[in-house]
Amino acid sequence: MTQRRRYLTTPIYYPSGEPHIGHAYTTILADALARFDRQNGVDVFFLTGTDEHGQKMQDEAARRGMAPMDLCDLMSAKFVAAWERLGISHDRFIRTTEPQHKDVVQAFLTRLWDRGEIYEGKYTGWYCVHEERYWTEKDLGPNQTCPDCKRPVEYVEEKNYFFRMGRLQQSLVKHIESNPDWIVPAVRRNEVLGFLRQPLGDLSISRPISRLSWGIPLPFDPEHVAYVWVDALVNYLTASGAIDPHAPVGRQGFEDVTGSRWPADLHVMGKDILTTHAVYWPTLLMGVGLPLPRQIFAHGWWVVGEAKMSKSLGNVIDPLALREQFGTDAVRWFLLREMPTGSDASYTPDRFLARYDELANVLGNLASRLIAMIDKYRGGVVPAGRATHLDARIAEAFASVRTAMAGYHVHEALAAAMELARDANGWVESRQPWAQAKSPATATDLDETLATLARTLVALAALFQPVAPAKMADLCSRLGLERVPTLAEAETLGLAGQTVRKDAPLFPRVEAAET
Ligand code: ME8
Repeated sequence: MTQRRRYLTTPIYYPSGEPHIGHAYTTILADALARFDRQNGVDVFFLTGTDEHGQKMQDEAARRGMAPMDLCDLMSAKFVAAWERLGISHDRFIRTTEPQHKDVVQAFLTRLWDRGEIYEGKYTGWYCVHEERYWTEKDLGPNQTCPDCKRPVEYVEEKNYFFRMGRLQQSLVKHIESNPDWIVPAVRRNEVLGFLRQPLGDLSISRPISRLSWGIPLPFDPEHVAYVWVDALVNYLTASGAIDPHAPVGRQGFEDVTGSRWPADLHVMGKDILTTHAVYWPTLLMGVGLPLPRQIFAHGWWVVGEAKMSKSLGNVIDPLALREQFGTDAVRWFLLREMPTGSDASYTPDRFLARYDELANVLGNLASRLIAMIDKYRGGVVPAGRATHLDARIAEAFASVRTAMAGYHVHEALAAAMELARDANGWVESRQPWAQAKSPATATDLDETLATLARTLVALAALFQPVAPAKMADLCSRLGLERVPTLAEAETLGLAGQTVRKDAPLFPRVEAAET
């Protein structure tokens, strides 16, 4: 049987500022999907990285009096470090300033050029430097401002190269209509279809170096650099290994992607960049004749009040500061449990604490009390015991988690896992193992209680592993296991005969964490 493979991506972030919880959310979400898949035996390739060209980086470097490349090195390293601290298990971190990427972008543009998909034209109209976007008169906000970032726009007149995107409009609409799950959730798919009801223009894919020099030169006109979005989107292809830009034209991989990771199985992103991924990217791929990514998933925003949390609005939360106080897995848990994948959510310190308490008081507490009871009543060795009503709940939780994860409803999967932990705590109360321990007549009942709870805890370790990998590895080591079992293993694994180890609480009380 061939092993299932999956190529999963996050956006590549602009390293013009520090990573914030918006970036952390997408990356942790993709990481949880990657870990869940790996746990199910899938051969995962998980890509993230930084988007280092363009006006934003050029301007930020100038503001700091630095060379753009030095700024890229400095800031990209901050993303690498943040992902390490947040337990991200990516297989590749791509930077668009890598020579390999530059060569793939140029090969991509050459291919478009050779196929007649690009023409030279002139752009006259409004341009927002911050968003790096052209706008039409009717798009503009009051006093000629950018509809997205509200900054003043500039009137420009310049030579530009255009990609014939407009003529691919109907093929794209057909693709979206005949593949209902290509863009999820459905609300986002409908937004894209709504956008595509208007005529789709051609896409400007270049910027004159007189205005912007920090970019990849067009292979057919070195006076222009590639538009940063074209450069950025191609990263997914570079990292897939499908294109060998150094091979002769015709044998670079555009005709046949066999053996590479292309097409990507899933592009994960926020809803702010859905159009670039669901319209520009697929049409560009049609333009070069490559297969389209298999699925696009756009999640909602972390908001503060009514506003999106963003660097330019200055209202961002630092995930690393939260991590210092509560630990990596608590940050991961909060972000994934709190935001219903697809809608917006807001961060407040109270919500964070409420979610942390769930971890500590429900899951952490179950682990502590069970290990303490096995230690006290059975000398630290897990007894054997028959299946009980709680085993049926384990099976139900597994089924709910699998269904929820398949639809990327990660918050629901985590809610189902936490519900199992809650039920297990309730079951402890109803079985009263401390009373069962009092008489030899109920010794078998006590074995049954402890054995069932041990099975539940192993199941919980497997279910929580994608969100809390370090803590679940710790829990499993306390249960005498070398690693967190896979879902399939956890379904059948009994712990009978295993020696458990008492230790400090998995999730310390917040007061304790603060001191
Ligand atoms: O757009 N809530 O980079 P970027 C949720 N370089 N997610 C958020 C968020 C928020 N408030 N703020 C940011 C770019 N994000 C391009 C991408 S891809 C080929 C090029 C997350 O640094 C979310 O995933 O502005 C969003 O789509 C992404 O960061 C934007 O990151």
